[in-house]
Amino acid sequence: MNEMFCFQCEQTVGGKGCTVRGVCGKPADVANKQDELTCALIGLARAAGGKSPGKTADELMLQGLFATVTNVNFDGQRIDELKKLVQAEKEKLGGAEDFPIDKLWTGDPDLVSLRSTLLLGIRGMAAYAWHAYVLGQKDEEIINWFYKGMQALGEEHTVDEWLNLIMEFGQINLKTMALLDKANTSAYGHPVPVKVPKKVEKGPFIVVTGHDLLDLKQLLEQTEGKGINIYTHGEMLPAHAYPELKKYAHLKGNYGTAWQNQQKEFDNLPAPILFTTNCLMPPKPSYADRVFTTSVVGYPGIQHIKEENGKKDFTPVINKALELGGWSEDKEFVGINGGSELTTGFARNTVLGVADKVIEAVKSGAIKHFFLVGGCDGARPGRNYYTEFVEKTPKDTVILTLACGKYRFNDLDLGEIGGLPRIMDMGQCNDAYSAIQVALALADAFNCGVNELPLTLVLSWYEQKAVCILLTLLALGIKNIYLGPSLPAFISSNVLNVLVEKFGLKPTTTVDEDLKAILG
Ligand code: SF4
Ligand code: SF3
Repeated sequence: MNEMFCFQCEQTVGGKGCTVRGVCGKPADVANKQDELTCALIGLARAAGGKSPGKTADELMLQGLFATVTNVNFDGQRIDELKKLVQAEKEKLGGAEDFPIDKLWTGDPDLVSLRSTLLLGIRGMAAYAWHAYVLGQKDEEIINWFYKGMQALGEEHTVDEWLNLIMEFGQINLKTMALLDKANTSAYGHPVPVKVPKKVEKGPFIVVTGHDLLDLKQLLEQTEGKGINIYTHGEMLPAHAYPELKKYAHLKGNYGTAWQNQQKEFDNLPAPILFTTNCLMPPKPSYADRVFTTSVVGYPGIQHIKEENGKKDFTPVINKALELGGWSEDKEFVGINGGSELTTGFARNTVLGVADKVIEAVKSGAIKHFFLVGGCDGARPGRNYYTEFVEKTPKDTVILTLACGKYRFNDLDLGEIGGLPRIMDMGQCNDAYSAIQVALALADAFNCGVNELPLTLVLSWYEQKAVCILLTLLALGIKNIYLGPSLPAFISSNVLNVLVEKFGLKPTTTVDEDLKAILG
């Protein structure tokens, strides 16, 4: 089949949909296999009666959904294998019809829009649930909701019913992010502020990217004392702030920027790169031999590290690092704006730990406004908006940030207010949970609602984790969120009208106009 349809990410062709090959590099046959897998998962949810039937099905549900997130798995064979396992599990439960593949993205535009919004949110939530799951954290209500949601996707609903399902989903995703926060902080401690160098020291090293902290932890254990240094890339940066990860002396620093620059940054790199999750771009021949995938990530011809008996053996990655040997002398790198180090670790515990100081600064007028400038990065030129936005924020404002979009400005030195840095990195995209907790605590302290706080959310989206976070923010009733750099193709004009009317959702315009509208 040479035709496909996918409109799940921000870089989709013409803001409408990829129909021949994905801009992400996903070929038509893989896109279709991912659709078949999705339809089989709806079948599994039907056979299970809309609730969890047990561990094997749960793992397939989470992994199957996660594998279809943008830039995760391009390996048609692995997608097929997953689908067969899903169908076998479905048969064990007494069988049910898979959802018809030709109906997945077709029908009345508003209903397609609402169904897609729910499905894409569920895909994002599966990624977070999986990260919590591998750390032993599972919640019955959350796992059951995957089946409820997937079963509902296979049914007809009115616009209002879809909207209710989507709001219910937003609440469940909040619980999922809370579960992942609990999983990470109980395994690795609460993040503490830390400065992360951009320098790569001479000798063998490994670059780790993606979101999975357990993979990083296992790699740190297995490389200890071997003369190999570990560098984080992309969404792995916040790992430096966790006490149980930062204690490893060979976790040295951060290499590169956000995902869309990887083909340039990994070109002829004298080190292996381990992808624990998205965002994987098709590896170029100059470095394909040193790319390793693990977990649900996959690419044809790229070496994959499997889990056996709950453990991963990273020996092939370690041997590759030793074989390539790294650089012969220390290399100084800088961030996009020339900064030589990055700061991270301002998760909820740290920020709430200085809540008195923050509240005082707001009361005294030293802090006039908070911005959460967070979300995904991407390749479009329009994303310079976020750098410009941060640069233009007045000196009496504070910028909270999270996810990979921050690489556009996280090396800027914007100074401090009352001992607090003006830019505070709260962590990965899932650490939007931390931002929500801080906002709720501030609202509590000022005895008002979150919408009455001097706080504006300026979000950048690319893939489906951003979709689930946005739906959570809407479900919490958070209004007047700025969203860019372009609106999702899967939001129809009528659905957009609802989001604008009900939630005051605002597409980003120009920095000057938006700042003026926010600050007056
Ligand atoms: Fe296109 Fe994005 Fe889908 Fe890739 S994930 S095929 S770029 S819409
Ligand atoms: Fe980035 Fe892919 Fe979304 Fe976790 S790594 S935020 S885009």
